[in-house]
Amino acid sequence: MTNHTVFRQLIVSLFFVIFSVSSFAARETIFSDNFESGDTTVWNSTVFGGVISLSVNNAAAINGAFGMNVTIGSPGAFSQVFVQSDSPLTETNYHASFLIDTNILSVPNGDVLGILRGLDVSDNRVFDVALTSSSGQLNLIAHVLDDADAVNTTSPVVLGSGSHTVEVKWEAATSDGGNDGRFRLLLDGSLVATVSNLNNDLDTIDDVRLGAFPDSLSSAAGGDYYLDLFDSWREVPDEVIPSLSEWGMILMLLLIVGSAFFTLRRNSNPVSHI
Ligand SMILES: [Ca+2]
Ligand SMILES: [Ca+2]
Ligand SMILES: [Ca+2]
Repeated sequence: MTNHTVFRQLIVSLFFVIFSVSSFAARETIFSDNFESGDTTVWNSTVFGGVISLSVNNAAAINGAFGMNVTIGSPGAFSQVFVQSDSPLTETNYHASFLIDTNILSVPNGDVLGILRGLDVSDNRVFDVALTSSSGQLNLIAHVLDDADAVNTTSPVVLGSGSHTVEVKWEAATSDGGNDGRFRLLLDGSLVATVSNLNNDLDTIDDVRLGAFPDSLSSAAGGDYYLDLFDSWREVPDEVIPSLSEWGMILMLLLIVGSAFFTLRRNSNPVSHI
């Protein structure tokens, strides 16, 4: 191995060591449920509803054997149905993901049907994810509120048939006047909407609800949809103590660096190795 090759190997290894050490970000689970208990008892509260109803059954399973089934019944006085987790604790960054399959859901053009809602300590909406439709296709949108309760609405993105992963990343602004709050919406792992420069330092997430929020739903809506594999977490940056696998990666890279140094030294002093 030439000195040039070894030197290049050394630089690449050092780069990866520095990169891996600097990229630690702990993901702390806040609450998750795959509905495999066959009911909603792990949630803090459930509103099962009437015209719109909520149940946990096998037909609604997207992952595992059970999922949550929301059915929009015959037209009537629509009211919210949801499961609620109180686990978020005045979160300043809140991440949630879930699976959705809209199955045979029909949402008329112009209607809005909320499916996920992040709430503050007073149960006021801070963000939501909702379904709309246009040209016969279901779309995903999100609403994000700021300190003045001004609503930012993201552009509709086509959801498509079958099951999908929806993820939200909500971050409060770091200070009053900082206006650096941010909201991101991901569909099947791809970023589909971002709301930046939010003046939302007064907001935190303290409860989350998953289900149906028929704030603007006409009587022509109907059918059902499935929700499953809910997960939520906070991200804690710059974790001081790396995990076991991260230690393994660091040790491996240090060994590569060490062997490169050894080779460099041997190449520079070949006589002593004859
Ligand atoms: Ca499940
Ligand atoms: Ca709470
Ligand atoms: Ca503010």
